Amino acid sequence: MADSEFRSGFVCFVGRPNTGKSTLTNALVGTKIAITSSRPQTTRHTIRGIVHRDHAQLILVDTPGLHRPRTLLGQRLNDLVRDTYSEVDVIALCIPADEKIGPGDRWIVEQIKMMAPKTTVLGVVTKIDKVSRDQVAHQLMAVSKLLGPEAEVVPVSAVKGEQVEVLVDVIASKMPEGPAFYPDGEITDEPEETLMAELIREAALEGVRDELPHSLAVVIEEIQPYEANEDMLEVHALLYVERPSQKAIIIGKNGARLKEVGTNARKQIEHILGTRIYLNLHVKVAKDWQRDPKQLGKLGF
Ligand SMILES: Nc1nc2c(ncn2[C@@H]2O[C@H](COP(=O)(O)OP(=O)(O)OP(=O)(O)O)[C@@H](O)[C@H]2O)c(=O)[nH]1
Ligand SMILES: [Mg+2]
Repeated sequence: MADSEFRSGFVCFVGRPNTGKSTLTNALVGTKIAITSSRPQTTRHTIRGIVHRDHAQLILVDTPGLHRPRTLLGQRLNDLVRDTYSEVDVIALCIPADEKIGPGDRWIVEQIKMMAPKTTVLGVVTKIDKVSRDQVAHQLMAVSKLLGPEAEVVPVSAVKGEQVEVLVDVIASKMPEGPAFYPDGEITDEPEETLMAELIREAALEGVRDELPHSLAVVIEEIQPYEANEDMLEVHALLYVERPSQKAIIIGKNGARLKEVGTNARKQIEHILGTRIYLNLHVKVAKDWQRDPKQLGKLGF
């Protein structure tokens, strides 16, 4: 088997919520395709990002953070990740450099061993810019102990771009030989509508606290050419929250907060689509949607 052969395959990033999976996905792809936030449980569906290199093509599958589910939504997200294990060539477990390994991590390792005993597992120590070199070394050993001697462990900082190419090479080396799955230049298979909804949710997550991030869902209702300027698109989006009090927070005094959310989201959407848009946002209450099977279905879970 010559080393010059082209390799291609699928790798999923898994880990507890907030461990840096989506930030890492964006860093490897080189463009923001997955939203991120300082709140746990930001990602709610699997997102494919495509990494093109001369010698390999990697399809990254970013997944929702895994934790003990408290709502029906949480359960659905866990099931989603479990389904992903059987579809990938490599499972990369992400553990931040600045947090102790705990029962949550061990639970994920057990799940992986049970669901995908034959799949190559890789450890990724994320956020290494946050700690000293000694602490990185210590965490590398701890993750190695957690995963066993066969597993490679790679330290990385997605924010600083440190070791990102090393991680690409290590993942590529574990992929089967074969042709590319996606044409050159394609960076994700996320539909534009989903990208828009996610960027709006990210903008709305900024600065909100407590349980509100979990209660927020965004649906694109309509996309059409903008009447006043046919080079532009008119986009209508609905922001769902679970309670009237949350609606008031999202809208803000005299609508100030919602306006800011709209401006921030619009800029991001225009950047990724390369088209100017007129963005219209509305907020609606869908009582306790996270626990309601019917409403979850309507919101696409
Ligand atoms: N300093 C530093 N912060 C990081 C790094 N990677 C991620 N973060 C931060 O960690 C937080 C969580 O990042 P995400 O990428 O959203 O984490 P996630 O694992 O996708 O989270 P879920 O989707 O909720 O499971 C954000 O505030 C990021 O900015 C890193 O390399 N260095
Ligand atoms: Mg994420």
